[in-house]
Amino acid sequence: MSKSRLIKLRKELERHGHLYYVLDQPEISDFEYDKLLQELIDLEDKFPDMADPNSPTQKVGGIVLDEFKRVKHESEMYSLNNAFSFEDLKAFDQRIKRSLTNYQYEVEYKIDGLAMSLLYEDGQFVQAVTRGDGVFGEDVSNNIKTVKSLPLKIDYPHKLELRGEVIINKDDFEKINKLRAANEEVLFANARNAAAGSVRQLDSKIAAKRNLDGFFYTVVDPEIHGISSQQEALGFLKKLGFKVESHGKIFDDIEDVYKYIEELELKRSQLNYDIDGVVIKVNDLAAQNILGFTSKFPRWAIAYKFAAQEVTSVIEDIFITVGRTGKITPNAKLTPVLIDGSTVSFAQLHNEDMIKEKDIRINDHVIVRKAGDIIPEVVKVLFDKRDGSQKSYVFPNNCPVCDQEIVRLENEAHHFCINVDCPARLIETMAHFASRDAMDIKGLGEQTIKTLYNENILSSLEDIYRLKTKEAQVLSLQGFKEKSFSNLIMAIEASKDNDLSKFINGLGIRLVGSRASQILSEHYDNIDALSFAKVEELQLISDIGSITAQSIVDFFKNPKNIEMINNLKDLGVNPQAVKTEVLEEGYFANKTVVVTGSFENYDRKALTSKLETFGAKVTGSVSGKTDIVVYGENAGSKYTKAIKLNVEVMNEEEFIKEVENYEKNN
Ligand code: 1X8
Repeated sequence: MSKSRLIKLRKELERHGHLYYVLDQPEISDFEYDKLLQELIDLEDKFPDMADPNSPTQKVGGIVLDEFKRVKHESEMYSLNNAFSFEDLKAFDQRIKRSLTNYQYEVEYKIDGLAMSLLYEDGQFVQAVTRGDGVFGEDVSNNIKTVKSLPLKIDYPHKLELRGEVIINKDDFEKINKLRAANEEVLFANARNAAAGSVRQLDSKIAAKRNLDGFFYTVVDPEIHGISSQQEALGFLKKLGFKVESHGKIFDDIEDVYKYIEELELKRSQLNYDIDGVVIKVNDLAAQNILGFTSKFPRWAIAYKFAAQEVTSVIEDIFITVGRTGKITPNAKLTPVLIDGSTVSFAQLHNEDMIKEKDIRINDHVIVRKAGDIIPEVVKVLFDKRDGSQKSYVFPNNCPVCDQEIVRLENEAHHFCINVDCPARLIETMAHFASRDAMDIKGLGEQTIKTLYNENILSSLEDIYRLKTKEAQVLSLQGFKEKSFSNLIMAIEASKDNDLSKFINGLGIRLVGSRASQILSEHYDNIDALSFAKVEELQLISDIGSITAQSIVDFFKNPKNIEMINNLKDLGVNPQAVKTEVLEEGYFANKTVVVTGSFENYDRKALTSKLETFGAKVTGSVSGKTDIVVYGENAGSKYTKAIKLNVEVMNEEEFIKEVENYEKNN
């Protein structure tokens, strides 16, 4: 009896949750809802065998983790190319016209939150993974389960992966910051940061209190679900109970798209959530498939970013900072001002020429602009506000940190501190090495590194792995406790077995960031193999250009770097490339394959012979016997026929992935 009441209560609460949090049309009061929820909590206590990880009672959180699990996305989470003007949009439209004659655009708000991928199986929520670097993300399921508007059960008994944006609404954000102010805690700069901080809470009870919300807009592998356009994808998600932003609209041409964007920009301030622009997508999925992806972006979508808000402030001071490469950057200390809901206190001044060109002086009134995540910049000086108190800035001749002379090479806009032992450079090098996208050593942030550097405890990357022998010294410093020290040492030890890609990124090779590091780690098994690579060989890797290739070779030519890497190895740092599962036989073995369209990285003949070396039989026409159609740009009737016959289709990028898989495993 009570058990059937429990099941009924769950259904009731799911329905009322959806009415309240998604549709904004509650049928019962908060009081009644809470009463039902309490009844369910009591019943679940009474019948532990009825536990359900996706019960409405799970929305309050409770699980505390030590760390988040790293998860590889089954299909990469791409970012979008940006447009900043109507010109940019027209150019985007022109590029599409080269491949398509007949198409429509679907236009939606671009939500300024945290991109997230969700997985459901058999109608049950299974997992939520952050975007991360697009290839790997973090499993934040316990926190995402607390999103009240998110259905944990859906009426769809198949595997479903969907994507969207997790946010905190503006009104909730204000409440959170008011509470933090009352408790004398540091305020969040904006709602996005608050959402990011909440999603990364190890204690899901804290996340639950932040009232996370979310909008969803992407169905992964939509064809599997019988979806044939973006518009249909949104309808599909909405019907399953997901919250879908309501401004999506279809247009036939780019002029009308632009008119709608102007309309959406005006409505921006009335929304209860932050948006940072508009996303324009080719609506039809078959058309999207023809356009495909570049290495970074889909060719069928673009983000139109709203113009940055500009405000006035005063330059209180100018100071310079020294980066990891020794690059000297002048910065302005500003009288704090609010831009797009976040407080701005500093602006980047780029280099000496910029200060001279704009004639920026200390005490000047200036116009400051901030676009997205970019560090604010000074647009111009308000010269008529000058009152004689302004002082020109004299660019220093010496590094503010190590006091050695700084140099500006010919044709270079920047000054550099060329002292390789400059503390600023060492500290930045170590901070980069320990940062999240590199070796991800939690507890070893820039401030800690500075402190340990100043105490002569850390002065090289190798010293990080010697830190465990200096416990007494560290514990004698203010602010270090036994627990935090042992956590730090554990994080350092754990980093020894990191993926090769994280280690490569950590080395800070010029032009090699996390994406290039990922690519390199797919081609080399370990750091020695990479250190022997020749320029010609590196250049052959798609996405590694000749300048990057040269920079990699230069890095390993430097005996100091080789010595450092050998020392790290002696200390137990042993990064290996993560191998994907070994295929029994090649993916293409004994398959009948048709090739159609033109390709960026292969001519048709080379592609065919590659397939044949993998054991495929390559034929000319698509039939019921065809196993796979590999298609490129301007694929025509063969592609359409494959879709009709339900034959597996594979674009160039997917093909390259399979090839790489194959080559890695053989
Ligand atoms: C990112 C976003 C997309 C949408 C909204 N907000 C975003 N932040 C949308 O499609 N409506 S699509 C997207 C992406 O593909 N990276």
